[in-house]
Amino acid sequence: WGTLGHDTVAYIAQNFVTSATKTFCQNILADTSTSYLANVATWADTYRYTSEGSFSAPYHFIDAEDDPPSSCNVDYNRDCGSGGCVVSAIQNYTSRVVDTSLSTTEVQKALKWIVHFIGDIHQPLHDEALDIGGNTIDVTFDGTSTNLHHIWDTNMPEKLVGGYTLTDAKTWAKTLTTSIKTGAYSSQKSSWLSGINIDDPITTAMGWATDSNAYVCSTVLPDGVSAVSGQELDGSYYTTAVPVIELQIAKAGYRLAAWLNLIATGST
Ligand code: DCM
Ligand code: DCM
Ligand code: DCM
Ligand code: ZN
Ligand code: ZN
Repeated sequence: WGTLGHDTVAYIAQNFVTSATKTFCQNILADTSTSYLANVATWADTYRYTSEGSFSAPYHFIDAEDDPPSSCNVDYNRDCGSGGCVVSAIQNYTSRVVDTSLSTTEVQKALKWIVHFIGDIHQPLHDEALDIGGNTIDVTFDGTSTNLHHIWDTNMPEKLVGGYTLTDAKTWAKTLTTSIKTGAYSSQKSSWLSGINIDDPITTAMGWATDSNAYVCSTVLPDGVSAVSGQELDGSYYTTAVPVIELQIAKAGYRLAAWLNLIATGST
């Protein structure tokens, strides 16, 4: 996701963490503001482009070598490369954020990565190898030349919300939080936490990756690459994508809160 997606995931999570988890996170981040998670949600995208942080670039995705649209699946041993992937990164930073032998800076980085990677794992094309997660599938959106990955990260969320400021994210998060609490998602939110296990981060994150990857077959590329390549996707494609984007951002925020609650207090 781009800035809007990551900031929104963080704000949704803020709405579902316990007060003990809030204190745990605010202490690590040395930020008692009302945007303590949103303020760090995109740090990982800046860091991965620095020479110091380039090792972390593969941690933003898992390259599922499946065969959409006929077959969608993720296999940890097949798909998590030797340099690591989003699933191994969630495991690593889940242990590092509570590692008392580490410096304040390293614990801070661990939390910032958790906030970011639980967002990214919910972007369907971050769980797909085909055409580098859609990065080499050229499309246009509202007349702008871009690629399929980028419209899922950025163009479609921003068209839906109308901007990408922290205020836009907070507003979108409020809408999705209401849907989770009392609206369209309230009856399914408990299923979003099924299988969550702080003692098995790999299995837990693989569940999230598998769930997200399924949308590559159903919604991202239902008729294959040729059906979208070179096409303008701001019409019916966008209309079909929007409910999946909303659902995945909502799930990411709700699951991030539950994961942080488990890290900080041992219960969701
Ligand atoms: N991006 C951003 N802020 C940065 C760096 C990159 O919003 N400081 C955006 C550009 C792409 C998206 O992040 O749309 C790519 O991030 P992906 O990391 O989802 O892992
Ligand atoms: N690092 C990491 N995960 C680990 C070990 C290290 O992400 N399990 C990264 C974060 C540190 C950097 O490597 O900033 C250097 O770590 P070290 O000082 O342990 O070599
Ligand atoms: N990306 C991905 N899968 C890959 C490579 C990249 O999901 N195999 C994502 C990370 C960024 C976007 O695509 O969100 C652009 O990546 P980059 O800046 O590395 O080209
Ligand atoms: Zn992306
Ligand atoms: Zn990312």
